[in-house]
Amino acid sequence: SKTASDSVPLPDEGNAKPANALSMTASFKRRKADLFALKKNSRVWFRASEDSWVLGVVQSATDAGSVVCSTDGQVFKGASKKMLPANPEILEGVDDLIQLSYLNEPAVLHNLQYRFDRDTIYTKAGPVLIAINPFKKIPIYGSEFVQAYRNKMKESLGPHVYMTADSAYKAMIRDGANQSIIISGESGAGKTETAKITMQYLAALGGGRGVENEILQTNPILEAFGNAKTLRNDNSSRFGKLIDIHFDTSGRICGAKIQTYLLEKSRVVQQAQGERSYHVFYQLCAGADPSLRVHVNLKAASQYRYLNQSECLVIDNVDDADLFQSMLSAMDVVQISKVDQKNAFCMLAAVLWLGNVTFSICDSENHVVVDDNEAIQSAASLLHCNVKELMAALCTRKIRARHEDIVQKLSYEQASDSRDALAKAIYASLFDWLVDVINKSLESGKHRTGRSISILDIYGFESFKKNSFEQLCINYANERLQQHFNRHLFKLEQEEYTAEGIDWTRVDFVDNQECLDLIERRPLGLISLLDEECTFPRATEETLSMKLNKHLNGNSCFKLERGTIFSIHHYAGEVVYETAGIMEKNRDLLHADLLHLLGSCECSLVNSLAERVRDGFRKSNGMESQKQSVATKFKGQLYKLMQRLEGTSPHFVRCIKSNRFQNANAYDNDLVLQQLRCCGVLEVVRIARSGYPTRYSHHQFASRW
Ligand code: AD9
Ligand code: MG
Repeated sequence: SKTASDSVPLPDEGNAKPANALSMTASFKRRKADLFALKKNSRVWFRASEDSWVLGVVQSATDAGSVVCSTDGQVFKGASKKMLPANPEILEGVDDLIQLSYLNEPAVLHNLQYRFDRDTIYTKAGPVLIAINPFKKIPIYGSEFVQAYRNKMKESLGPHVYMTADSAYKAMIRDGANQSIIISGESGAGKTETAKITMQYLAALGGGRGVENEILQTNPILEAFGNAKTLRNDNSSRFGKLIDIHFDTSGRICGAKIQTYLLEKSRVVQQAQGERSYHVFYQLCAGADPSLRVHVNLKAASQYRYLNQSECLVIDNVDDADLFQSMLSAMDVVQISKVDQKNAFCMLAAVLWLGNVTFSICDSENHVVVDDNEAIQSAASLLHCNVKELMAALCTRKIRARHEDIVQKLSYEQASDSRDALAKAIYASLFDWLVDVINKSLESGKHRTGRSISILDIYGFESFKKNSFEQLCINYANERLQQHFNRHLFKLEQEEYTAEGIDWTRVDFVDNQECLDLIERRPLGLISLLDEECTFPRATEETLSMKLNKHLNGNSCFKLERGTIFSIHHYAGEVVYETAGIMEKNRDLLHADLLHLLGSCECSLVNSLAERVRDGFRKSNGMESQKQSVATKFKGQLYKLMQRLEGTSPHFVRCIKSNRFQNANAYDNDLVLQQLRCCGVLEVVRIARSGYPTRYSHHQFASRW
């Protein structure tokens, strides 16, 4: 018979305090089944310190305190509130967290680490696939595994992205509905790799027409032009990407369409110490053959200011020359003509040479002229424009006053800015052009009869020592994505239970609406306020900070830290932003003279790039400014993206970073926990465990059986 002294009830959750204050709002109704009687010989997790739990067996349990002996023989004494129930050994390393009897944090962490230690990086969390980045090659991919998952050869096949891709494909065929595979996670967590693995599986499943290989080969091209080494990830995506893979009615891939989102263009002219510009520049410098080198007057990467300023030219274990060759063959596969390829490399070289253009002060008012040297000569010849005109466009500005044009000379700073603006405009429009060329060759045309599977891979949540406009946009995109995740896995799911009249205890989740309001609300949200301030010629970093503080102070996600520094409490943690440079980046000006110059170049690619730039601009007082600010345009794009995703059945993959050092043999439990907490995976499991795994309408049910 039980006595009070050897049986003390324990909650499932304990009172573990999340490090991230946001997650603290997540509180769960304690379920009866989760109550646990602490008694001699029970397996428990003992909290040895703030964030470390030890697995052990209870030696004695009293109200005053209990004694626990850990698996390696250490003895711990403490109050029972320091203990959480551990799962029975038979549940060690289960495939789906749903199967765990106890769903407390140490139990979940233990399960994930147990699997990770055995190179089992995929685990289901109810409807979500968790993928923990191993930072090393694990032999679980390739045709043998594709066949196994495709034919479900073994019942014992564990969770895998292949399985997720397989479910999406089968659901598309079975239900005739478009599907999406939405991959999220912070920077370096493995989204891009996971997206590629997914594409490989779908290509194997729906291949046959040949276009699937073209689709796969878009990856090395877009990675070269849109990825770069950052302090977080050696191959960090600096643009967002949605690829729709189109299938015909027989389930074969017949084409694809790629949509990209806001490329980080500031990287072309400037990078933080230890980071790099876009891979393609280094690849070109390292891998171009002699004739191409002559054609574009190419030097070593170290000779270009745009590449050497951050003191990082190479990446460990990466051979840029090799990658250049792979990219060239990928371009051939994707049917980018040799002429287009060559023209694109001319543009890259032109950007590099522009970076080397220097100015000298020519009068007492600090006005400058362009130094006549190899840099400006090469840039002009690569752009096929007149060198004198290029020089004039870089260091002077025509302004229309009354009825005559006045030529204004520029200061050193203004001229440098206009040079950088030109380089950025050329690169960003080159990127868009490339995506268009790729899309043309992947077009499905008349074959497009069936449905599609879309794969979303955007830049992951980022927080550096210094964060600016780029991080703001990236983190904003991640907030939107998190909301989509919440909506599907918490809101809609629970609403359905309520609507169906099922007895249901609501599971709370961290709603990030407040943070989205902070950024998006009109007229008093961050983007609107920023746009408004951008229209004031006299606005400064200080006036912007004051304005933000005045209007956003009431939002609990916003805090003015000091002076021109503010912070935002994102779902994934707090990020400290600087207002310095934000307005320039949001305005993204290009002077009309430069645009005019590009339009007059004797090169069809340059003209078409100019056309692209012009499309997004409107003219005012000699300056070309974006029709919409960069942030507002991005907001519109994200809105459309979410609408598109709403029209699909989603499959979620959550990538988790195993450590901060991109290291193959390190597993940082705290880091994993922090990521699990902020994305709400534990709550998802809780809902999935209490809910019903499948649901069909009467109609669907009847037609299936
Ligand atoms: V970012 O938001 O674009 O900065 P991602 O895309 O989440 O980021 P990425 O896919 O680039 O991260 O992964 C980072 C690195 O982790 C890769 O370059 C690989 O070296 C490593 N990685 C990721 N996933 C796997 C995997 N399934 N197996 C082996 C992996 N290595
Ligand atoms: Mg990526």
